[in-house]
Amino acid sequence: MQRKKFLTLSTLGFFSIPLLSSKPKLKPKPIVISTWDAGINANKTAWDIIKNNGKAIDAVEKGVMVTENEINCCVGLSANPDRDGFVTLDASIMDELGNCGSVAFLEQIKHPISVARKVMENTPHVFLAGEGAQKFALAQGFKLEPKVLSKKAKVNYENWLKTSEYKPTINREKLENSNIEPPKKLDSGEYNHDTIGMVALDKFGNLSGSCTTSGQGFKMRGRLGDSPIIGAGLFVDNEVGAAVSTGQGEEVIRIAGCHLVVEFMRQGLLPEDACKKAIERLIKMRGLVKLKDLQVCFIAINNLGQHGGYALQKGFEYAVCSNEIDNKIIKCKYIIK
Ligand code: SD4
Repeated sequence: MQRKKFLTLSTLGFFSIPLLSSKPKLKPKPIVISTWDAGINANKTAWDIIKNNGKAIDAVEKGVMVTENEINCCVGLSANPDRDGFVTLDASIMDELGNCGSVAFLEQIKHPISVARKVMENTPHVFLAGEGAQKFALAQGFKLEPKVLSKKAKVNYENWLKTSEYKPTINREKLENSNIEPPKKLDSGEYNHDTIGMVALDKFGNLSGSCTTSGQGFKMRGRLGDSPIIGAGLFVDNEVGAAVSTGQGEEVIRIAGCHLVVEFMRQGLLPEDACKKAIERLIKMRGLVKLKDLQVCFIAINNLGQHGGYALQKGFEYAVCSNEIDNKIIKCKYIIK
């Protein structure tokens, strides 16, 4: 081969596979991880599928459907509405072949993650939004749910209307040096997050991911976050790994966060280090002052089943389930001390 052509091909990574395969081979270990403590329940369903030789793509869909179904949860139709009083949902899903589907600004449909999967499987598109997404969902047999707020969301909305002040305090853990302080899990059993993201590796060595959210409570009507955006809120590359994010969507979008995490893993970083590096990239771009009252978090797995997460602020955790780990919460390291 001519030297020039060889150099071009090796720069493009054509020879990375033979080089990597000279390392001792580790056996991929099936795993499912998902964001926050709501991930514990979601993982149970997802892991059951993987344990019984199911596919990662089914695990990540069925897993987060558990959270979408929880009536006291901020994900799904019982979540907080936008500033006009309507719940609008975003979701995305991606499999080991680069197939992906998203919905955004979807109203009155209980399982946006399943609509996203139908977009992936039954249309030539990857993304449907708003009225068109709802029309598609109905055509696929989903039921139109009533346009009413859950009891909890109604109270939250009425309280919010008193000031109508828009403060993106998205994850709502207590942040040190800040007055943002609601509890993480309320006495009512309500989870205090708007999103669940999940990534999984099955016994066949295939990765998939899902993300579903009501976005940000009291957001501007029409606002989208990172969750339905492939590359921002979710990314899967079977050759490398998968990542999903939670937190202030606008910040995640700016750095194409989950794609960045996967690319850092491609460069050889372990999942936790890759997540950390993505957060550091954001800080470099934005500066700590703009980020001081916001939360941004990533979790990731690589194609061996190693896992990790990292956050901008204290308080982020994720749930892990595998043959070795019996569905346990891992508290993530963070940057802002
Ligand atoms: C968004 N990333 O819409 C989502 C919100 C979130 O816990 O993660 N909330 O920006």
